[in-house]
Amino acid sequence: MSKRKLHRISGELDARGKKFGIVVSRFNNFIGERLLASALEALTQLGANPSRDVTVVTVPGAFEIPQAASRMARSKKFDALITLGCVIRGETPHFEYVCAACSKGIEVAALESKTPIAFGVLTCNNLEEAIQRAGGKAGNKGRDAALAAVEMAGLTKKL
Ligand code: INI
Repeated sequence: MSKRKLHRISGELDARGKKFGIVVSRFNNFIGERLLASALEALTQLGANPSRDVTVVTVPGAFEIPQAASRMARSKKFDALITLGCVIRGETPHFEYVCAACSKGIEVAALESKTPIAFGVLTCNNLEEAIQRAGGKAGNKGRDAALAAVEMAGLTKKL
């Protein structure tokens, strides 16, 4: 190992002075609202003031999340975005199409706009899995997405 010091860069978990946008889908609304509450709580804990620093946009379903997120990301009004929603597998292949369009669309929106976008959309086999990830045994993925957004907002400023 070389003795030279590595140049390492990372983002801090500090939301002060930053603006965040949240896109949350209404489909499976009671899960989405739990994800949203946890994301807002995390942003507040990290120093954001939701009424001043956070804009929450609601869309019909997960399929529409990238459409709103892409516009918000390109507006350059936000240091980072958080996407929240819940897709639950049904009897038809619909689930795969919604999940693929949602995840790929969010990725493309982030890469094209250069605005970080955190992925807090649950893709579950059943309702129980969703409940466990929205404040149950598996934590709350809304909180996890908010932490990722704050970290990436800080990191992006440094890169
Ligand atoms: N949208 C979701 O967010 N979650 C789902 O589980 C879901 N299912 O199961 O169908 C879902 N479908 C709606 C879709 O996202 C669009 O809103 C709809 O197709 C209109 O474009």
